[in-house]
Amino acid sequence: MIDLYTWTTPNGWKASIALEEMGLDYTVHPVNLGEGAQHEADFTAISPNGRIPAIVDRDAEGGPLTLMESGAILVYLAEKSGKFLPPSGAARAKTLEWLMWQMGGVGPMAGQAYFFKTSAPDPIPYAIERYTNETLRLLSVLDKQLGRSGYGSGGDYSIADMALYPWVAAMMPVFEEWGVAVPPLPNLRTWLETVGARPAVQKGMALPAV
Ligand SMILES: N[C@@H](CCC(=O)N[C@@H](CS)C(=O)NCC(=O)O)C(=O)O
Repeated sequence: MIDLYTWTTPNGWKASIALEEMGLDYTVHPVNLGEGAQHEADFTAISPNGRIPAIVDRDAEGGPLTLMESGAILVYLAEKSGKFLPPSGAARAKTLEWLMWQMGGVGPMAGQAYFFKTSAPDPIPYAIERYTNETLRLLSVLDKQLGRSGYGSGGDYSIADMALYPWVAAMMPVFEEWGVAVPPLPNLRTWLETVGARPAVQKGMALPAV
């Protein structure tokens, strides 16, 4: 049994989507970020960085395993289940390439765009513009990549898509609401519909139920 510590945010949805897709048994523990639960000692004992998602796998080889960082969690769950990450070779390398690209690019840039637009105490137009434009640039790169096979790795549906989907699905309507000129991105829009129609994705995106 796996314990999932999460909240209603894109990084959290990566883990709940993966657990649903892989058919692993898990229990959800909501970590209310608005109330500061991520800073409490019982949670930072599991996630020393004080961020969700985190998991505890009580059945891990060698004893219970605590794991933070959504990318590491996706790789671990894929290896545990033997699904959505090829075991070796070029297809594995390409899956990890686009997973790392999400972790280092789309997530942080979109997260900063959202922060500077909605939460910074004083508006800093340069920061809003820089992070919004960088996110849009990354979405254009993704659109081109999705033209290869329809999925993020350029091959089959994988943990790269599970990492990318929650951020892209969250940010597209936000950009539209802000009046940002989002390019057509036809491959990306088709991929959003295809991935968003997967029952496991819909279940994962609805968690935690709060
Ligand atoms: N690199 C981390 C980032 C995790 C992260 O920033 N999580 C956010 C929610 S999406 C969080 O816990 N925020 C709480 C806070 O900023 O105090 C990962 O991918 O797991």
